[in-house]
Amino acid sequence: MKRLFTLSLVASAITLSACGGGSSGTTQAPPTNTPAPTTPAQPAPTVPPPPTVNTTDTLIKVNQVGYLPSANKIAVVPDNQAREFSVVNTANDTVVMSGTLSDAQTWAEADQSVRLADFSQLNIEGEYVIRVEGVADSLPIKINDNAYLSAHDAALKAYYFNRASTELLVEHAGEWRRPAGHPDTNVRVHASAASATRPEGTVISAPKGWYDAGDFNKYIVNSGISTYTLLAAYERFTDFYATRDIGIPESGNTSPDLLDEIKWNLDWMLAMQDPTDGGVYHKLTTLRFAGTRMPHEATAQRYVVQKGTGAALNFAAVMATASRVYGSLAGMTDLAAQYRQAAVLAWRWAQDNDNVVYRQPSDVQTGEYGDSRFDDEFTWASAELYLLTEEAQYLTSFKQYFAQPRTPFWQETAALGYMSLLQHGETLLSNADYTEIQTRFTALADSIVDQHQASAYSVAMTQNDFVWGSNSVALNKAMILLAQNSHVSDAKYKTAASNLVDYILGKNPTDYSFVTGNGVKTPMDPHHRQSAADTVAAPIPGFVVGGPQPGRQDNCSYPSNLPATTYLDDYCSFSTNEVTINWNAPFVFATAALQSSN
Ligand code: G3I
Ligand code: 9MR
Repeated sequence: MKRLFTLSLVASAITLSACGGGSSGTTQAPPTNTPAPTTPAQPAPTVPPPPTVNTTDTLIKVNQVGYLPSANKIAVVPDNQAREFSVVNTANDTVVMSGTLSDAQTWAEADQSVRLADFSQLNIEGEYVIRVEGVADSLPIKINDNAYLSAHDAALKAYYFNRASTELLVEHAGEWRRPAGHPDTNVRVHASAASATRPEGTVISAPKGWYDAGDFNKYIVNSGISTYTLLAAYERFTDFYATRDIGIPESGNTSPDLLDEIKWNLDWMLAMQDPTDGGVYHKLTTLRFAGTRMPHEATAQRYVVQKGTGAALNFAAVMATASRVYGSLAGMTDLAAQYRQAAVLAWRWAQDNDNVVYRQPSDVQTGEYGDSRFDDEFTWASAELYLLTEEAQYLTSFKQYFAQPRTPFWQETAALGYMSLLQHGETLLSNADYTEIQTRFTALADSIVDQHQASAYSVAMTQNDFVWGSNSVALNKAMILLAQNSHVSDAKYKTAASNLVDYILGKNPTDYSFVTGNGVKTPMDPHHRQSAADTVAAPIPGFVVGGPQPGRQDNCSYPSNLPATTYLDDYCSFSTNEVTINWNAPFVFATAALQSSN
């Protein structure tokens, strides 16, 4: 346990918490060949929920990292007798602005009655606090032209820290340097993935890629959406990325660091395709989760497991996107052709096998990433393949499936295809088709704006959004809004998006900035094996933790059972405090968007 400090009543309660089941960071983890005791995806029915705790506390909630000068700027103030607020420059303790608080509203998700302090008109760089009578001053607020830059870079660098199959050298990783883990050159074909040309036990090589999360396994669908999101960030903010130097081994070569980092994962993904038939393995994994140890100490046998329709289509979409992106760079023609061929082969496999649902084999207990509906994956893959090849068959498929866009996540991918078509498809599609895509996407973005405007907390998060990885729901909504904003410039999209990012960075009822190492009060004990097993007190910086949700799938003891406050900064809490590549990606996208449109 490496918690260094606590700041609020909520955090004090957390300090006393312990795991009710499973293993915790403080106990010795079982060896990797010991069966995991629980089925992690299920709620824990045997543990009765604690009584609802009123978590209304006395802190003003602000973005702890920074606000752009032009941004909509809101602080959330606990309701008391006060009706006014002032903003004080901390350099000289002078009031630079005062204003009236909004009417009080209750945010049911956190059971808090709050008022909003809108200090958007303050657009001068500096450090300030919000002052309201009867309440402690807010944490320092920084208004800065580069407000998101270091958090963005840290979140991108986090992918480097999760690289498999390589040593992290001190010049890139600092105190988090570590030996290479998981060469993945001796991966066995699991019984569920056996084929005539690759029978069970066949050894294949599939090195590199990113560890999915706090665990060391590599899952196609989750790695795919993460990779697409980063590619989309590159495509939309190309100029911004031309100069970013995040200090990875490839920094200083001729291609942008973002594309170098993405290629690390694409290299692995390519090896997950069976060259004989084009099918794609669902995951590369140990049979059980490793204990709390460093990558090089987690040496259990790894397997590729079952091919499936979801993996093939996700892979096809990402490879087609990668071919488009890398094909636009000098000297990358061969690589782009390889990605294109891989995409086409995977698509063909999916057409011949259009409903192969991933079924977790009985001897495999790691992440499932299951899905049983593929219309959204067909929609996404056909969109990317159409943009790449301009062949009519893909447009036909797209129109056949044409799933509605929803806030994306690993199981729900249609909106990603819409994003690509909106950016690149205007000349290729008929007016009617393009307009329909735009209309549907606008409806999605507008529904998120409506949630923002109706929210007591000025954040587009509703009760159903507090699921495992709720922070990524917020960030994927921000991505949708910011993509929309680049096609239909309207302040309402950026306002709703930046408030979602503010929420992640501290303007939320837990008072945490949910990005490790970025903010005043940040997660110190995330469910991240490297961060827990190394000898460094602070966790690896730049990781977005999962965020509050009331499922308690890990049996830890939480201070609340409300959707927006069931959060625990403890290694025990893989249901709220794990880190994952698909949660970082929309944070990278959103901060790149906001920073580069500044
Ligand atoms: O599919 C059902 C849906 O039908 C139902 O309406 C809905 C109601 O809540 O639940 C849906 O299932 C949820 C599923 O995600 C898909 O949304 C489960 O309740 C929920 O527990 C599940 O959470 C996933 C979790 O793994 C458990 O499987 C998270 O999204 C996913 O991010 C997380 O991923 C793990 C990997 O397995 C292993 N590596 C770490 C990673 C992050 O924790
Ligand atoms: O560490 C695992 C984490 O990456 C997963 O998201 C989570 C749910 O699948 O499971 C974690 O592993 C736990 C296992 O499921 C049960 N025993 C405790 C493990 C964590 O220490």
